[in-house]
Amino acid sequence: MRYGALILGVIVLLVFGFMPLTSVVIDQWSRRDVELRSRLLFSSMRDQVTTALANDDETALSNLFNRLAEDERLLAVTYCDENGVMRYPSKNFPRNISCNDLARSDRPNFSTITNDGRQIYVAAFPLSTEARKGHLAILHDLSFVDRRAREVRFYWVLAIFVVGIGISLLAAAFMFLLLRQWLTSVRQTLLDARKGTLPPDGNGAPPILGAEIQKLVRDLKANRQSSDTSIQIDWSPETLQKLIAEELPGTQVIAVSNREPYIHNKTEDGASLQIPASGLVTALEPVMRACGGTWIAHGSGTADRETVDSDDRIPVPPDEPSYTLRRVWLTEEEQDGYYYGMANEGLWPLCHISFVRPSFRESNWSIYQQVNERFADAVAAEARAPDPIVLVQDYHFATLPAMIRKRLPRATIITFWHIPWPNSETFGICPWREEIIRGLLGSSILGFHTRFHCNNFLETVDRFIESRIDRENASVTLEEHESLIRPYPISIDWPPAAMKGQKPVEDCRRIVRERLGIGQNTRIAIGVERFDYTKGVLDRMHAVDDFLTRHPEWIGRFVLVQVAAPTRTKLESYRRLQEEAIELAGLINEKHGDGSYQPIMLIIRHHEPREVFELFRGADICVVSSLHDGMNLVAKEFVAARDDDQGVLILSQFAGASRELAAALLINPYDSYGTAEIFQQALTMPEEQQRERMQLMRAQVRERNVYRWAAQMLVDASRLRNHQRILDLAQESRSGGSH
Ligand code: GDG
Repeated sequence: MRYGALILGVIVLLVFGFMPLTSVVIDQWSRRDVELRSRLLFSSMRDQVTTALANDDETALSNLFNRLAEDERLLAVTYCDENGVMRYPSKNFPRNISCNDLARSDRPNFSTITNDGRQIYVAAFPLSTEARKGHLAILHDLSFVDRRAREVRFYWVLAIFVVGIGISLLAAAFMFLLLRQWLTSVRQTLLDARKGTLPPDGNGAPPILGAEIQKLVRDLKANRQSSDTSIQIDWSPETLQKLIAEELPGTQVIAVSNREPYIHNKTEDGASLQIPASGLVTALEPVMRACGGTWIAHGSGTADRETVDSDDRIPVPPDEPSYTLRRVWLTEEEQDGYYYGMANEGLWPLCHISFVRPSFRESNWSIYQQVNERFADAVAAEARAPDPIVLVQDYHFATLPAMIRKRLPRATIITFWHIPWPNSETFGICPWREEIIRGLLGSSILGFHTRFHCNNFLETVDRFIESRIDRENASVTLEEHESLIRPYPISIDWPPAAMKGQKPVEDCRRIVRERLGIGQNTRIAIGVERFDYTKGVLDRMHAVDDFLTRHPEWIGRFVLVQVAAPTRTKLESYRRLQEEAIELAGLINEKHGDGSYQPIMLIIRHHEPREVFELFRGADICVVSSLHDGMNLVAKEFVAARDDDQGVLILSQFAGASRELAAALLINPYDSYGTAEIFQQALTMPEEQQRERMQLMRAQVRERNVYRWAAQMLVDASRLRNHQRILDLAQESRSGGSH
């Protein structure tokens, strides 16, 4: 469009720039033409006129002049004698012109006079006989010059337009072909880059653009670390499936986690199905639906054994099976040592800076390793080929990657650490720090939520074991095996499954308030979590206390609804947290509430995902006040739930999610005064500002959804496998050559 207007502009400029010039040229050219004609005419009739003049033959002269004047362009012919008297003028000689108006001299004279608004060209030739002296005057009407100029102008404009448009079309066609060729090479280059088979110098590009392609290739190479999924793609189950089909055809995907995605529990009527409250399950489940394959996890439900087949497998999701859940059974002693002891009393507090002292017991460590071995056996048993992709999840399996590598050396092992990785000093207090690091370095790729955690890990490796660290490529090589250390910010399904069938926000607001017995005009801040001390539940209650103390006008008009799913209740620290939370809520309710109004509503039970989303939609504010959190998916779920673009997210700056959701109101949960003021800001935020912030965050979560998270890892895995294939081929050809 812009180029069309430009071309039109140039044409118009050409037309009007050259127009005056054409008029001048035509004018001069026509006058020369008329002068020549006059001279020719004069020489052809000079003798005839001289003879007639000598004979004083008036009739002959009049006839001659009249005949000549019949010519289309010739206006009139006459003779002026030496006294300036006009003789024998042709018939149509203009009456108001006399000989005195005509310039005469001893030599032929050419001039223009204006008569009745028209221009007349006068050619006066001296012509004398013995008896007479005088001038023959030939008059031409010059109005044909204007006509001619107009015609020339018309054809000039036409020619410029036709030629201009013709050239433009040709140029456009040429550019289109060139661009198509260029785009083809760019696309090829990007595909090569994605597959990790970048040509070294962009060869094959059109020569004219080769240098540009080379530059692009160089840029792409430089950006390889930041993963190719930054290329704009709308990630969804379909695009993820397409990626797997194209990049990893026929590859088996095996996921391993402690928590299973579907738990069967015994009830009076048989068995009930539960989806556990777990960020890991929230994220990985939609990915496994898309990938298919097998998910190996601890069978923790009371009816789990009754629902599997003889190989401990069950197709899930139950209503629309798309992958296999393989359950691993753990004794109570194993659960105590591996899950409660080492993982949750040791590694969990170690990695979260939340001031709960980690405890490390030798017996737990030993059971932890034994259980990891059992899962490694399960992976080997489930593998249909020597080189599956194994997705190892979380801190329950720090030693599993190296164990899998022993059993399946050709497997691509992607380990994802869902919780933070602390600095080396903090990690250094773990008695088995070296074993844990070595175990993790059995992975092909080790992922964290943020680059900050990656750097902490590299620093820890540097400090405690002997290995080669390539900081530019962010990788660690230990005993000839290289592990890539990468940030993959986890996310949620978009739109989340729990949004299906949700009522409009207005209805949710009403239903939630009715169900909880809260006044329709009361503002609600919602908190949803597993009941874990890292989530800062007590801290947000203190902030509510501070808020109502400093802003008493909100008493009776504001409630914190805190939903907390019981978790790890076997551990003293978790039981104590629950007791403390119940006690603190009671104290604050007593201080600011009355019989009918309670500012903190603590609901300790597991909720179904649909209920959780209904609460998000019914609330005005969501509070995430983690003291330390790898990512925090509750924050992203609240954003996904608010398709009305309203609601305020208050988010801890110590949650990984705060790196992405910068439009939230960020808090330091340790600062209860500051958090209280943020409550005030959230409750008084104008709708327009809420909308702007929410739209920004929704765009972010929609684009950087969990399929993108999985795609980033799988793209990197595919690149590694291609690389390995090339090395294997080189090895084969070398050993073939030596035979
Ligand atoms: C770890 C990391 C990281 C909560 N209550 C109920 C319930 N939930 C759901 C939430 C959310 C999930 O549990 C919690 O996810 P988070 O990410 O907030 O926290 P963690 O469980 O600690 O997850 C964390 C995550 O792994 C992923 O890598 O983000 O940093 O600590 O989906 O909605 N779900 C149900 N009932 C409840 O009562 N069904």
